[in-house]
Amino acid sequence: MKSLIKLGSAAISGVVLSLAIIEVAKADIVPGTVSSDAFDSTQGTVITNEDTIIDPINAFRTSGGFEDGHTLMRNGGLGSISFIEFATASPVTIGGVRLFAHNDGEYFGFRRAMSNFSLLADTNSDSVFETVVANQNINPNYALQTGNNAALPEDLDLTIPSLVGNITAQSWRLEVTQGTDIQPFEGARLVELDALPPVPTSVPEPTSVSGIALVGASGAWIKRKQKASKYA
Ligand SMILES: [Ca+2]
Ligand SMILES: [Ca+2]
Ligand SMILES: [Ca+2]
Repeated sequence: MKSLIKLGSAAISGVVLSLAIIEVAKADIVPGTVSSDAFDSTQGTVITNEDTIIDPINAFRTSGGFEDGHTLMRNGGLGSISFIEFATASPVTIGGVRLFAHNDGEYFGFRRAMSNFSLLADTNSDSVFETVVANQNINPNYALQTGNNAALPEDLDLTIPSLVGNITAQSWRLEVTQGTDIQPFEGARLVELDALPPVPTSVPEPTSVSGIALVGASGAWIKRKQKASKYA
């Protein structure tokens, strides 16, 4: 009897342990999201305006809240646009974004999919988001999306380079277009938007000819100085 009880508690703790593992693994269902990027809430990003159903901050954090890390954009019907405006702690320079999303799969008609993603920036802090950083059409059947790096057909993992090269701003606005209309459980699911570091820009090396010219010129200047001091 005693050994049975022991076995029972071991089994229970085993269940608790496996539940804990499932809980940890659940955060941001699409693999690859990070907390170290310039847009992440752990780096100080805050939401300034939004029209989502729930947890807009989850687009910038890898766990917590709805579905342990996901945002549900507004359910406004097919083709409607939902937005999140957000601010980083200080101006950041990015070279593009990596977009993570997850729909409910083919069985549910790709419910909670998006058909376009846009990112805008307010580079001069006048509350007008004048710069289009990304404007990417997306196939609501994510498995058919060109450039999608996700392994599973319901997942989207898309690297989107900036349309304007490296860009610096503190105020940003993302827009998601609703790509499906399988009511009533709709609203595109945004898993994460990670900022990509700026693309290194190459500094042109001085040519050997101009380098020699510079050395020659400074040599002549030193000679003149020496001559002048001789007669001072
Ligand atoms: Ca992140
Ligand atoms: Ca997330
Ligand atoms: Ca502006």
